[in-house]
Amino acid sequence: MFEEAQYFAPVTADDDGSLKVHLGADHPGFADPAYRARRDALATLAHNWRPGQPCPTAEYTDEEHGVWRVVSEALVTKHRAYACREFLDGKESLGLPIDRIPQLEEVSGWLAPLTGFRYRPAAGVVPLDDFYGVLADKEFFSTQYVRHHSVPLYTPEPDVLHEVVGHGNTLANPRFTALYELAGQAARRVQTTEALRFVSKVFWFTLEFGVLWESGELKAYGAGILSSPGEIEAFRGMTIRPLDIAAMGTQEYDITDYQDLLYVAESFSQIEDVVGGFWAECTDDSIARILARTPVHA
Ligand code: NLE
Ligand code: FE2
Repeated sequence: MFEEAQYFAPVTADDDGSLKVHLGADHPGFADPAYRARRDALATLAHNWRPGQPCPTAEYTDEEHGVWRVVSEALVTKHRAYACREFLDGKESLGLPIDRIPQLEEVSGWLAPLTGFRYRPAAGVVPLDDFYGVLADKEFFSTQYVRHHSVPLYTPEPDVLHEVVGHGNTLANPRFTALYELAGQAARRVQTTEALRFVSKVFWFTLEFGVLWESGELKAYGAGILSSPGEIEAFRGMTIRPLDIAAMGTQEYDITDYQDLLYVAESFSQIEDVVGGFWAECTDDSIARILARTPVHA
């Protein structure tokens, strides 16, 4: 779902409890009244959900199922070529449908025997501390809307394809979920906004946009690359730097376009050691010490 607050379209509630999603004029669905009505309806559905309840059922339209199918089909061969082994193993165990959008509740049911992770519906922006904090309870906030049919290959907005195809396949592999849980525990341990932002940037450059070397080939393990048939073709041409916690935690980035700066791990085990190890141990103090000696990279 959502990593940085800045991209989410603002959502407001009407007196009757229904929600309105305010898409920007540059959003591909801005001039499409049917799309805007769907966005409002799905946000309202999530807004009325209460913890402990099953995720609400989103009755998707044929057009929405069609967007899922186009993206999922395009990703079959692209994942085989560019996704890391651990993601492909998760994908095989989860067995997501290609021809229709599954409900979040269904996906949680499939994850139960694999890792025990569960989805929670998100109407829009989820505050950083909630979004990351619930990972420690094996819960994952997810949007339910679908990207506009005119832009199936890439959207800067985390939609259900990103949450379920990008993240879901990783949430099916216990090596990945151990990392998600550590990120959640780190987010709950730190108290300052500065430290939480640092934890979330490390998440961005790893579980969202991380790449790694596998038998001499550059592969993706970040959900943001793995849910975009466009970006998955482009990441190998970007600036690639070695994994570095201080650099990732202070690096600014632009959420509205392909990521042009990526950090590469030597192996999945190095992610577990370096990134998992960081989340396992970090505190406000340890992060403040890193920040004191690292200039913020614009
Ligand atoms: N760019 C991704 C996609 O098109 O699936 C979603 C980004 C989420 C941070
Ligand atoms: Fe994400």
